[in-house]
Amino acid sequence: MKILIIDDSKSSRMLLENFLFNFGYKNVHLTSSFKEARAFLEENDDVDLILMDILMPVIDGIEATRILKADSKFVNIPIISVSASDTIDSLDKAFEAGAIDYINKPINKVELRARVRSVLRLKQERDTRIKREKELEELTKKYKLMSGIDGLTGIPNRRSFDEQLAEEWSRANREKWAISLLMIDIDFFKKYNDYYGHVQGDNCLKEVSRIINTKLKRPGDMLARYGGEEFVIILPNTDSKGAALMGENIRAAVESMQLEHKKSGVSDYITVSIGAASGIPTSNLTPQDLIKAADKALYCAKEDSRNCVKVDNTINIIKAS
Ligand code: GH3
Ligand code: MG
Ligand code: MG
Repeated sequence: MKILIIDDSKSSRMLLENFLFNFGYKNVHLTSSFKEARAFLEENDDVDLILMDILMPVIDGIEATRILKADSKFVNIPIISVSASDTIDSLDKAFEAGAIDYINKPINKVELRARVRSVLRLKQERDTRIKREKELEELTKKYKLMSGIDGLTGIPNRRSFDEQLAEEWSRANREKWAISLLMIDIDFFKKYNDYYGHVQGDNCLKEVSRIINTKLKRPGDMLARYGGEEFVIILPNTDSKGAALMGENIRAAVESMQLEHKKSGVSDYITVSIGAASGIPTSNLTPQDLIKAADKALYCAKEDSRNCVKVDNTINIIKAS
């Protein structure tokens, strides 16, 4: 347990240190002003308790407490105020500034021990709790990543998508049927975030993914979050006609949710642009070619008018030539 004493009187500092040493606290550091203490705190991020004299020249203990409590780096270090004046007024001020406890000079040994002990116990419990919460958060994140689920929307993430596409691609190759991909990108989403804020932006992403999911009817169809505001759909055994139809269904469904978007350049509501690509796998093609083609189609949709669907069914032709 690391304890920092801030007191301009040398005899007071020594006395406190001596008491603390006798209680078993060996890691005690002495400073004579707030300036000195602050420099120490900047260097030591593991201080567990501060004993702060109230009456000090230049910056007194009340002011010093206030400054530390306003700083996120130091806000969690408990401060016990130490003062010669036991007026209600200074006690009030110390608590108001953020001190957790208060002790009077001349120091009563028993009182000091009891207060230091209880404050340190509180600090320790708090630290343990925070550590556990952090561990749990990390675990949850790891679990979600491992399970292939996107944390925000609850739909499969990019990794799941890559795996599923590889699988569906081989199946399509075996069965000699067409496979389609839809790339979906929200229109003017940066402006949406800038205007409505990130929290609402996140909610919007959830809503959009939810509505898209309701449009997928076949068990093999898969919606995933491809990146920030981009979604992707795998449609096995579906040709370009079917992909165009699905794309239009989804585009219309998003638009008819009527999620207000005042800063959109194409509508009063949230809309999406969709690029579709279809093809029958051949030995000289990879899933990457399908992704590229869908991306190209999406680019065309953005270039054209946005809030529309473009289809690219050229992947077999390009590679054949
Ligand atoms: P365009 O119509 O051309 O697609 O314009 P855009 O603004 O949608 O496209 P751009 O790619 O320039 O911006 C994407 C923005 O999406 C950037 C960022 O503000 C937002 N975004 C990306 N990921 C997230 C996310 O996870 N949460 C939120 N709230 N916003 C995100
Ligand atoms: Mg966008
Ligand atoms: Mg984008």
